Amino acid sequence: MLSRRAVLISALAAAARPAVGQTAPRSAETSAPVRVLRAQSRTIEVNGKPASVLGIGQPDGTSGIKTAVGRQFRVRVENQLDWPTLIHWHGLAPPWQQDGVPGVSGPSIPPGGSADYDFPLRYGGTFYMHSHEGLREQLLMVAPLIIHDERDRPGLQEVVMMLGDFSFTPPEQIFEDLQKRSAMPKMASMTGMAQSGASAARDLNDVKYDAFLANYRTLADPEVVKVEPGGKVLLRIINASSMTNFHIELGQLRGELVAVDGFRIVPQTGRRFPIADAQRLDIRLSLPRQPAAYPILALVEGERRQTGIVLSAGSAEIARVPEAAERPAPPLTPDLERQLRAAEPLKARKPDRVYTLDLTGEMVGYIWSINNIFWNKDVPPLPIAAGERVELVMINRTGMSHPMHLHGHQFQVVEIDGKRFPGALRDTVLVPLGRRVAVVFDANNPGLWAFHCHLLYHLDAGMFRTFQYV
Ligand SMILES: [Cu+2]
Repeated sequence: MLSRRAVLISALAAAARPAVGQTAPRSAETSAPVRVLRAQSRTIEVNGKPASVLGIGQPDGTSGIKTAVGRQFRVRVENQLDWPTLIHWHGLAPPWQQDGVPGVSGPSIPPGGSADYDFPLRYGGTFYMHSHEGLREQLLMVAPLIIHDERDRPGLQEVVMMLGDFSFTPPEQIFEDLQKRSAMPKMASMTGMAQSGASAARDLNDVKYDAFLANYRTLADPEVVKVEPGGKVLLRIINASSMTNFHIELGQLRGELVAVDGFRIVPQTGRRFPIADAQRLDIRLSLPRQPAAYPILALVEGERRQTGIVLSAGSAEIARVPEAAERPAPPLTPDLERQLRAAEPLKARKPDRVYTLDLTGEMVGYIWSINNIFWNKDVPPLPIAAGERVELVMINRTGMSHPMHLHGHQFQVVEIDGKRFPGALRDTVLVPLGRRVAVVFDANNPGLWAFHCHLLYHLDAGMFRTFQYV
């Protein structure tokens, strides 16, 4: 029997690649109905005040999409906003023209316009969708994208928890403030400090948020999800924040981490798991038989603030959970990443090409780059060739951690600080300050692909490159 990965690769090689807006090829599979997603504005309540935000919803109001492996992703995105937009399918491997990065994958959708997407879903898992246009992601232009597969069993209740960070300050103003504030001379040359290893200042959270959200709500009024006493739950946690790393805290429950970024790992049990910006965690819970309420919390690294939802099993009283913990949560470390092992690792193979990518930048002027090159449309793509095994060695020479995301491919984490191991398959890996993290991927989805820090304002400031092959 072919492995799931072999099926994936051969299927990808054979995949048709209709461009956005083009007519889809006719086949039995593509006769599935088109699902409409609307990019639209909406109002939510945050800290007791109305907040004007954006969203990606179906006509019936459902945020995002749940679908199943083996189906076509047949979606029409309708832009109901007054400005251009484009949606990225984070973690999926579509034909590159349908990847949703303005200026890389294709043009934005004009106000009132629409774009059609049509590609096969070759693997399942927990993914999400978000705007890749300007700073719109900060306005909560994010939604879950869940692909069910053979791992979803009857009797396993699915609970999605999508995390976010929120500010009443418009994102353009946040960015301007970051540039102004960091123009102060005290932060001189973070690059030099990190290299020398001397007292590298930690900048864990450079944006001061008004609230942290779980499924668009704060702990003052959290989502309460009914679950069965004695039941089994699959928590699908999505860190859809713009700038924030969290620790997931299961409280009294022990969880079994079964997948990261949608991909199966050798299960790890625990009560606390780190989740960097843009990553996902699938955690299985077995609930005790007695009625009880279980807060599932997300603690902001370096801060006391937290957010979360409550699982309510039976008729138990639900105690209010404070929005601030007693002490700040520590920074994320690579400790768990080192222990993770892919359930289906990539076949061992010598890389055909290795790129060493220094993550560079300075707080002064809020400048972020890769190999000291600030992204703009004239920066040439890094060449790779179809069929190659590519290794990316990322060395963080800045004073901040960077969650690095590759579009259109899964990579496997294979090294942290010089120690090799067959780590997890992922699409986003955290490179903590001063650390060296290497990943490998197979060039099996030709096109022009984005690779960048997923922290929104770092990405916008230039910590972004592209890969290209045919
Ligand atoms: Cu970054």
